[in-house]
Formats: sequence, C-alpha cells, structure tokens
Amino acid sequence: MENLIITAAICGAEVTKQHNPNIPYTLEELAKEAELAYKEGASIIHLHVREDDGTPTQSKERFQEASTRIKEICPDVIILPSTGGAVGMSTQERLQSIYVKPTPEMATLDCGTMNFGGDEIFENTESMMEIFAKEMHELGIKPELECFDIGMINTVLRFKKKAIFQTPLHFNLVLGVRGGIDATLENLVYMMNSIPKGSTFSVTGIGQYEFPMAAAAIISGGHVRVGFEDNIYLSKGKLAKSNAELVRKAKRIAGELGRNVATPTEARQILGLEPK
Ligand code: KMH
Ligand code: ZN
Repeated sequence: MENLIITAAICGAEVTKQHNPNIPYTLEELAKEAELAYKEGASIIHLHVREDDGTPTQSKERFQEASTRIKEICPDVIILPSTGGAVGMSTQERLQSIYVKPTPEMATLDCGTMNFGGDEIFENTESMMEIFAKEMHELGIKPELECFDIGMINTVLRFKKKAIFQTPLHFNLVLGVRGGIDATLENLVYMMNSIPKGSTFSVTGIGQYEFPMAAAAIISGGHVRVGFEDNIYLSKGKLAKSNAELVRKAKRIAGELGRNVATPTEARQILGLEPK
C-alpha cells in the first residue's frame, strides 16, 4: 500500500475558541498550527482563514498572508485552500482563495448542495461546480472532490463523463456531516466502491467518527484528514491541544496498522502533482 497522506484541516469556518480555545484565528496562530502539524507528519494543510476575531473570510489577501507564512516555515508542504468558505458566501467570494501566489497545487471543490440545519444551505449547484472546475483547470490546480454523500459521487461521475474533471480524480470522502451520509463502515465501503478505479481518496470522519473512519481508511489504502475543522477532541471529552496532537494520533494508528506516513514529496507522487 502507498504510504499514508495525512491532511491537517487546521481551523475550518465553523469551530470557535468557545468550543476549543486552541482553534487558530490570527495569522501567527495559523502558521504555528500548520508548522506543528507539518512537523508531526501532515503533508497537506487544508486551509481556511479567519479575521483576528474568528470571523471566516475568503479574502485573497488573508489567504495570501497565511499561505506565505506557512510556506516560509514549511516550504515543501502542500497547501490545499478551501473554496467552500462559509455558508452564504458567493461563488466569486469563495474562489478568492485560489488566486494567491504561488498558485495552490490543490483546492477543495464541494460536489453538492447540503442542508446544514434550520434554513442554512451549503449551496453547490452544478453550475457553480462547473465554474470551480473550469477555474481550477485553467490554473492547473488539482481539485480535491469533497463528497459528503453518495449522490455527490454520482454527480462527479456524470461530470467526469462530460470531461469536466480530469482523471485521475482525488476525493475527500466526508462522513458524519449533518445532512450527509452517516459515518459507518458500510457507508465508507459503499463510497469507496463507488469512486472510479484509479482514483485516490482521503477520508474525513466528523467529530467522534474522525479516528474510526481514519482507521478504516488506513487499512483500505486510502488517506486521512484530521484536524480542528472537523473534530476538536483528542479522545472522548478531552479537547485536543493542537492539530498536531490529532495528526500524531493518526500517525500512531497508522504505525500500529503497518502504514508509514508519506512525505510531501511522496504525497505529490501519489496524487500526480508536479514534483517540487
Ligand atoms: N468541513 C468539511 C466537512 C471545504 O473546505 O471546501 C468540508 C470542507 C469543504 O472542508
Ligand atoms: Zn474545509
């Protein structure tokens, strides 16, 4: 099996310091969290940015500052910015994260609209997805196809037929999101069996499901995503002090199950990215 790519999703757009005081907001906090996660073994940093007060933003300038700082400290890390942003942001607003320099190697592309509770809709129409896919293709950015449910994989397969997505595809199979597919082993196997042969995939379990889903991914030849964006606990009732703690736990589980952690260079080979 290929070595394990660990992605650290270091802050996301929803969790706050009230949930866990260690959630990074400022550029200094973000850079520190990225550095510690990278040194622990994460070869990809999935990046959202916040204003200093924690407000989520897709500001190009903020993404530029954060990316520049992270690259200064971890020159070979893969930065994977979010185009998901936060609920209610426009397509153009969400796209700002990919216009930083150097152009990101990867970025998220969310593959369907979701109910996030109440009147909250995380909007990803097919037209929006086509805009994201076209922009990323033109910039040479490899999309990480975020699928929270099986229907989103079906949309990707339809888009692949229309050659909107270039193969080999890379997926992030996300289980346990409110309104998405439940985080069970059966559902993960169903999703893994539904993606095209030759695809690579990472697995994200939300909250308490982060490490059970990570363990399943590790033994299935997939890759894992951990981090505060999706889970703030190191174990039941114990808040994680840093993203690095979550990366360390994923690395330990992988080691016990016989998988070594990929370096950023190996991650680029596995994902078909240009060597750096
Ligand atoms: N928070 C994840 C469940 C994105 O950033 O584009 C979804 C995510 C999507 O990470
Ligand atoms: Zn995200």
